[in-house]
Amino acid sequence: MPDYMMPFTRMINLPDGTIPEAPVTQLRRLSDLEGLFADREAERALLAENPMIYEVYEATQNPETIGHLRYSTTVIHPGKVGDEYFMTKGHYHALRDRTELYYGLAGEGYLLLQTPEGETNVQRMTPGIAAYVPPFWGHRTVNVGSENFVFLAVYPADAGYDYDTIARQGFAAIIVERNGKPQVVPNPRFGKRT
Ligand code: M6P
Ligand code: ZN
Repeated sequence: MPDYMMPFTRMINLPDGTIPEAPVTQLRRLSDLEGLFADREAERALLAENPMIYEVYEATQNPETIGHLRYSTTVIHPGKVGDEYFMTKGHYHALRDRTELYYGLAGEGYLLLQTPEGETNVQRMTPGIAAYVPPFWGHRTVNVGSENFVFLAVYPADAGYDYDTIARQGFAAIIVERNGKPQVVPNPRFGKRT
């Protein structure tokens, strides 16, 4: 007989995305993303204030084994470092072929994806949009609006996180404000991280 896990539910508050019973909450301030924004001067200047960039509410601590799912909400605050919008650290899955589903709950954002070879893809996310992260694509989310950008993420519990590759290389593209609008431009620091 399998070792049955008890079914459960979690309340996800709408539209703010908070999960009151979340067993794990991560708060990411600018200092946690140091070195990831393209404009290092602007980043350094803003570090004095060290604003909150995003919060992650992990709905479960399901075992990190094949067959299980985990799910979480992410709340990215509005703001910019220089002209680059607030964003998540971004990661590849440690198990590279693991996938993910994002579902927009509030605000306006971009899902920025790239292959290990540096091919870029961008998907716009608004409430109701379900965006699929296929196997092998690194992924980062970006708040391009003036309110919190909130989304739900569902992923295989054994996917794991590779942040190092992003910390070393960055993303090939960044999302910046140009004439009041988001624009995807090449990252001048791509592959040049120290
Ligand atoms: C989503 C999911 C999480 C991830 C979070 C923040 O909620 O993809 O697994 O942790 O976004 O992104 P990151 O881990 O890149 O900071
Ligand atoms: Zn992921």
